[in-house]
Amino acid sequence: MGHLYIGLDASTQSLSAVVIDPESGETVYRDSVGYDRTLPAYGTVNGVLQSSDPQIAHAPPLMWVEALDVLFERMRAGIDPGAVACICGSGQQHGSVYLNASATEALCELSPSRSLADNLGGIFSRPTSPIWMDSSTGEECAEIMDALGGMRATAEATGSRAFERFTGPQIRKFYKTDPENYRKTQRIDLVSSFMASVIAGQPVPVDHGDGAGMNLMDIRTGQWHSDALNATAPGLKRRLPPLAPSDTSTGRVSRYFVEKYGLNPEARAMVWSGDNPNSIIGLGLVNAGMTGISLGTSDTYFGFMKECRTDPDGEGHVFGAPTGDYMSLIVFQNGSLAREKVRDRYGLGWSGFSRALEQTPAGNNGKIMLPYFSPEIVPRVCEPGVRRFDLDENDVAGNCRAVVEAQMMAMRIHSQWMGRRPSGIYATGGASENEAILRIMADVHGCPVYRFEVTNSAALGAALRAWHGHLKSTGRDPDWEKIVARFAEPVPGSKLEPDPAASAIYENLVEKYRRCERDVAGTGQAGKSVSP
Ligand code: XUL
Repeated sequence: MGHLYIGLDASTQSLSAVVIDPESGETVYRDSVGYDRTLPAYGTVNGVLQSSDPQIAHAPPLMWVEALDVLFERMRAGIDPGAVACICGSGQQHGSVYLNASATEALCELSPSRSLADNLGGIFSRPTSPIWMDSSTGEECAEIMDALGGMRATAEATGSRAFERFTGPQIRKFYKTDPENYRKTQRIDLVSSFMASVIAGQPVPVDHGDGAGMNLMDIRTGQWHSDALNATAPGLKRRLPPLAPSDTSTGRVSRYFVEKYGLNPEARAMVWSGDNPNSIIGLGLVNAGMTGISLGTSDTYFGFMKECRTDPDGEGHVFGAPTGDYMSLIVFQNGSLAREKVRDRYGLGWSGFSRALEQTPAGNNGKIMLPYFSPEIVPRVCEPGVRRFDLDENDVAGNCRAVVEAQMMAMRIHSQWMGRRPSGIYATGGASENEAILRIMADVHGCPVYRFEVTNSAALGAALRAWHGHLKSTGRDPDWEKIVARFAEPVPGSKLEPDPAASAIYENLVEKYRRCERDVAGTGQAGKSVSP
């Protein structure tokens, strides 16, 4: 057996590990510690503390730390810990961890005779961390964008307009509502840099990938943006970790993990990144034009970008890619939920839904639906509603095709700011098993679609980054394409080519969709809504 590389993923509901052995090309270990079940004392539901205010979503950072002990204890029985050469990781994006003056010493002197929770229980100046599901900072977003010259200027400077879940607005809210504890805060970490600091046994930098999800980093220079810092909270710069490229090694892993779990004392640690930047590595998206579409509860569209372009409409995000390039992310709220609503409205199962797609022509004879079953982020529609254009509500098959075509068209229209059409799409998520949906995807985007089965692309991406980082630190010049090709492959035989005739029909329909959307989204409301 060769060297092993550990990729950790501190996500919303669980802490997971993927361990790879590049010599054999095998994933040799996978495990996941679910917070609610394994650590019930924290009282989380799906990893989040319950709150009477639906806009507030916090989690206890000590729970994530305790999960590390559980995970490493189990892992040492499943792998040879002495063969581990490097550890890297992934964190849910945007969440922030607030540390007091005792944190640095506690991190540097982790005692293996005590648990991590015992070692680190006293280091927080705020016991809970706001996470990406928190939407309570509307006022702070407006204040920050005002100070930075508006939405477009904020997106241009930091990669995204101010979003409620982003770290800067969350820090501003903490400073405004609890100035006393803000004053006592010596360091503000992201989930990724906090967990990386525990593994390294010392404070480590925030990487450019996750740093871009804060509304605080200059997206082009990778430095803290001083106007954004000033717009957020006083004395912020000295509280933030330094920024660093995603392939930065932070030295050896903490002695804690060597002495307690038998890790190789030479094993290295890396800076971590956010789950979306890690996922593009785990999916093998390392070339310009390569795009991922995840069809889940929400649908997400994410692409690899060589040059930095930002969305003037402020709908999409730009983060750093772990390769040192950029990535885009656009989240469409009405994903599976909308498809399921239509399926259920007509009493169909998935096979009936697919049959309807197969029996209807590309372009649906011009029949259009705008499927805002719940409020939509892209385009911004605050009041939900379903609008039909030239489409009868009783037309079963027409409605099935209309919802999928609308979703694919929305992705096409709202990704135009990236400046290039996708050259290939990797489709993931539950609904990617439906070939009829992927066929529409290929035709609307005019490029091949491949199905990609991933159980945890963020953890795999982190493991691949660990391998890359280790090669780099031993003087080699690793090639990302070769690294991802060893583990991140689409399902063999899943390639779907676009049908040129169908693509031409969609080409002509783009303008009609744009007009219909403008009608509705221009007002921020779906207007006269017709219930599904
Ligand atoms: C991205 C986002 C989510 C979290 C999930 O902007 O908020 O994808 O990263 O962990």
